[in-house]
Amino acid sequence: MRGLTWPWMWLLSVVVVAGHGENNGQDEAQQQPVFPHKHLTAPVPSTGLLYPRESETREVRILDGMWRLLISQPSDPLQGLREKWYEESLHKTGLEIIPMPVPASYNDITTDNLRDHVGTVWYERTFFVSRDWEENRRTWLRFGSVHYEAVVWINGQNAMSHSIGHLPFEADISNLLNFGGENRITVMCDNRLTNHTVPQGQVSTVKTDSGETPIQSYTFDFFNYAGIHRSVHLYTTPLVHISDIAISTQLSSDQVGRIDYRIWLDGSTEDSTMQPTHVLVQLRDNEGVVAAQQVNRAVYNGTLLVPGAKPWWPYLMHPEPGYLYSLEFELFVSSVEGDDGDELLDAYRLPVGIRTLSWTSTSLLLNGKPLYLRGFGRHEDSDIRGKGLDYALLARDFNLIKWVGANAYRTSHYPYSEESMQFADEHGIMIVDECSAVNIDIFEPELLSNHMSALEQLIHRDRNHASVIAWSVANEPRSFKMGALSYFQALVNYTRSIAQGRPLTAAINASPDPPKQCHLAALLDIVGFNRYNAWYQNSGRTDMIVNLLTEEAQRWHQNFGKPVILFEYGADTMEGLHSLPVYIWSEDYQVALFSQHFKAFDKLRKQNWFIGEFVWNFADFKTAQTYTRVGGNKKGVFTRSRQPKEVAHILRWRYFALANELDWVPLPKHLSVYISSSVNGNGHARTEL
Ligand code: GCB
Repeated sequence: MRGLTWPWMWLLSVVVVAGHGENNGQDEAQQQPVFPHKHLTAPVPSTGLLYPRESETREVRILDGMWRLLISQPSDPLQGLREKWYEESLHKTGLEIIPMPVPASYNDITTDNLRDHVGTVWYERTFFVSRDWEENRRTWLRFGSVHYEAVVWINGQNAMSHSIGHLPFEADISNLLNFGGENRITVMCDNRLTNHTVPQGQVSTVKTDSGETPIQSYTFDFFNYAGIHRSVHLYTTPLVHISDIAISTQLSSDQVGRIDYRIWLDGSTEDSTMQPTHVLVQLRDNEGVVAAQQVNRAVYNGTLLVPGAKPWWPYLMHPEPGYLYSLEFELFVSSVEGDDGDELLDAYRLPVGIRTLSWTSTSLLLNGKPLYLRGFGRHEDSDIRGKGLDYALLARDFNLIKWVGANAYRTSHYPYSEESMQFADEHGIMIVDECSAVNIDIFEPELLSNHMSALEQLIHRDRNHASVIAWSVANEPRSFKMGALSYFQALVNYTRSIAQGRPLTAAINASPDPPKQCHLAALLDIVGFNRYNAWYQNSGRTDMIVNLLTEEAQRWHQNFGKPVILFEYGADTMEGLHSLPVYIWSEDYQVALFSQHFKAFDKLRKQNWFIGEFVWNFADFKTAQTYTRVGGNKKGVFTRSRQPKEVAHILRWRYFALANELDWVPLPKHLSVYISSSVNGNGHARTEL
């Protein structure tokens, strides 16, 4: 469709232009069968994933706050659908309604066993929409994430549905609203995981002392929190508006930035006198000064060149990390009859960091510089609110990440909030962006189809973030199994076709060697593995880490010829528990185990294909109840309330020492406390090696 003229485009109610920039490959991928089962094709590309932002042409309201919740009988999760609870206010059911905050997981809010509820719950709230919103605009309702499956009604009419948690979805609800009056949103949320959901789980029935009840089981190691986890936005757009944007950036060695952009328009108007004339594309630096601009009259894609561009650099790799420009798109129309000049129809501003990302068989490079990633696997998890978005927690976590000197994390094991991705851009924290396929085991076409969709939605949502440096297609799949080979060939083929200039990786726990060799590693660009030496293997033996780890990393590289990263290592640690000699679960043991890993990493770093070390985990987090977990997984460097364990100080020392060695970052003043002049001053302290 390249080169179409405006009037032509105007005839289309949804306009998609394939540009000359990066090809996201979706068109091709859709035509190819991607699995031996012929009927299986790539997912239909998702829509509506542009984050709602205010502008002179758009209004945004957030519908967070106290909603009402009705809990369905676990034995009859579809009762509400049969009885059409959405047709009227939930209190008409005569069933108990309780207050429920949004955003939050519902599990830990009450004092009864809502925590372990299996099946559906119903949310509801009312809101007013002013009469002004009726004219010449569209009103959208957007959910940042409802886990796992959601059906939404407005004033009793079905508005949208979505499955796969941790991802946004939206619908134009203009035709369902009472403008100038009260409106009701009803949401049915279902938390059940099956063999076809991403991630997988099983629901079975058990006999309790008071009768039969369904229970949910899963093999992954974090609690299956559910509910409306992220903000609910109500926002307006003009009738015809910018519905999507894709950018890719590059930086040349002489500091010329290049931004290839593409925009999509959506909508139509009955007013045939309105004609779009042009899109004004302006790049503003962080002081508002225009650094590049283009008036685009005929096509919806183009390239901006930015001489003397300020690059996006990660934290501690540059004095001004996380530099962002604002890329403004302004869509103008003119009246055919009038000669009042062009009129602004829609405006959208996208924060953009300019950087080049590339990789080889030994390294991952940003702006031409090889990266050494030092960071964490994390969870979106905290006391009471579970997986609910919490700005206080977000800010605290980033303060801790920076305090400890990390430069990266993996969004283990699902997409994190859009707000956290924006924060990562701003702070220069690099993200390995993982989809929600954790511990997948039964490699069937229906799962593959949902898994591809999970990746499509994740990549679509996050493709414009400078912070995203890789896509992780799965965590610890049973990738040594027979069915895994054709499954991952199809999945990786598809994902590569939409990868938007990022390498593909995964967190693997299968073996680099036969007989249980991983079928996925050979397909990836970066091999990531998880290994718990001296914890799950050889518990208590901190003298069995260095050789085992270095030899295994070596085999991953030798066998697959890719850069290698350790995505998980660690030890459960009870805060306050101490033991000399060191003993597992004590803070001292965690320190000893980390220290031996550091030795292994330093050996590996000498071989230039080892590109990073990620601790498991940033903070303690909740899991399902088992006898191996005391209140949850305790492998955090920080407690669940985000206070440092002893190891945090040691890790901080290491991460800053790496920053100092690799990027000449001065060590923070108070990295270590004063001991004596011979240790801290110019004395001649003798050290053991
Ligand atoms: C893993 C998993 C992670 C677990 C961790 C553990 O390999 O990827 O989800 O929490 O081990 O602590 O067992």
